Amino acid sequence: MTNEITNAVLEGNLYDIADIIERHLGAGETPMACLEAMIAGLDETGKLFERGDYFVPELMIAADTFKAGMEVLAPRLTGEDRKYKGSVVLGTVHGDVHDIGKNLVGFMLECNGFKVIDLGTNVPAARFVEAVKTHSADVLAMSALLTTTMLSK
Ligand code: B12
Repeated sequence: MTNEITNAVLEGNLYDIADIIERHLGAGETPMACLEAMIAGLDETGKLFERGDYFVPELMIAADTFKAGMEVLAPRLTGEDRKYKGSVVLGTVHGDVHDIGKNLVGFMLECNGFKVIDLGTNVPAARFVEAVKTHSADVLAMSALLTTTMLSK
């Protein structure tokens, strides 16, 4: 039954994923089973990408679908259910708005069991520092695509 959730991620069914998950939860499936079904969809998406059958847009829409599903699931997953390998503060540095690569990195980390705190784009150094302290992050991951922002402060 959870195949429907796996397929929704695989097909990038961004607008229906929340309803699909709500329906499965209503039918008695656990939040963890729904999450595992979403992860299976991401795994398959990754394999299709590696084989050259999927391209960056498909990867991005699958990641967005996963995120939309997580908005429904996250409040229902207890701390015990979710065992992260570590936490990562992620963002694109000040002066830079490129976020496609950053989002892909975040997506890969999430798929592989890391908690990702994504600060978005154009993030000043002070906000990175604050977020690392607030979330006691294990890793700080910064994206910079411009020569001029590589030394951004
Ligand atoms: C799309 C794009 C844009 C879009 C961005 C949209 C968005 N939402 O991201 C728009 C149109 C807004 C844009 C604007 C600009 N861009 Co632009 N852009 C690109 C382009 C074509 C693709 C970048 C991309 O998304 N690639 C696809 C992703 C998947 O790859 P990626 O970003 O490299 O990410 C991978 C790795 O780098 C790595 N990675 C990335 N981040 C991180 C972080 C961590 C922690 C880790 C571990 C790994 C990692 O993992 C990712 C997955 O493999 C590149 C050229 C190119 N072919 O790369 C130019 C490019 C980056 N842009 C460039 C420039 C100059 C600009 C502008 C200044 C143009 C202008 N004159 O206005 C503005 C700057 C705006 C700003 N202040 O940021 C230059 C930079 C040159 C330089 N040396 O500085 C490039 C290289 C184009 C060029 N050849 O001139 N751009």
